[in-house]
Amino acid sequence: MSRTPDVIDEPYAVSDSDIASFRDRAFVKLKRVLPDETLGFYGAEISRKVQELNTMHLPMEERSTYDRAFLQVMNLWRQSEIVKRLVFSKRLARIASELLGTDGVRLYHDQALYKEPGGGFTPWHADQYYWPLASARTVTAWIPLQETPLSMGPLEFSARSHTLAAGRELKISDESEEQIGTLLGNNDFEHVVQPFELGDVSFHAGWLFHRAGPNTTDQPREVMTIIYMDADMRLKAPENENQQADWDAWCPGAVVGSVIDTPLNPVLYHAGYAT
Ligand SMILES: O=C(O)CCC(=O)C(=O)O
Repeated sequence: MSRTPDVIDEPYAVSDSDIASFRDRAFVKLKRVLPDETLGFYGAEISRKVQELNTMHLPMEERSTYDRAFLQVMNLWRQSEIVKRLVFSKRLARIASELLGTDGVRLYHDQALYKEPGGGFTPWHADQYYWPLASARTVTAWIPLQETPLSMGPLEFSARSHTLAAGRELKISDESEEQIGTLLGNNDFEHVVQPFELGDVSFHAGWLFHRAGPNTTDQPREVMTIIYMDADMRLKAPENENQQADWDAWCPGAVVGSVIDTPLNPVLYHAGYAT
């Protein structure tokens, strides 16, 4: 097997101002986190696995708003030793831990999100609606595998909207797009919409409201995401059926009130064990 130079385990210097920005706005976009050849190498394998494992074959016009937004393939690290190396990247996990201010982070799960040519928008939502996790110390790394201009539907953020409790009960849907969009407008949160250069990686907190526009190009918008949680994260009793489904899928065997220490949730970085 060919090996790419593995910068993915080397530290990346997160500046104090990036950390301060994340803690204030609940997201940050970092530059040159991964080199082009690394993205090319892992991206080719991720795309191969998405093709192989995708189960959505309906034409766009027959799909729900959710299913038009992207092809979604989860926990690819369990399907490919190559993808596992990226998902277990110490560089990315350490950034996540430093942004959260935790001693370490565990994996919640990964997912590839491929917005097809002509794919629809991703409605406003907060991820943590779906998660049976007891604290807000969660963050998703959103890793585009190509340059992502506005026409491809890069991730958009509503800065500081993690402070808003209203709208958190809404799953991804036309209703969430409309109702959360109205709430955010009424509360004057800054709507941040920017293209991503190759190598840019954004990190957003679990309660931050975010969305993405449609992909109006003839190329797929290929993105890998890794969801991290505090290494000491505890399971909470599910508050909706999606949280129950997430417990069953992403941390089976975890116990309500206890640290989520299952084989599917390894510690990916811990300051105490860092080399
Ligand atoms: O990639 C997208 O369109 C949405 C991604 C998203 O919502 C997430 O990673 O939390």
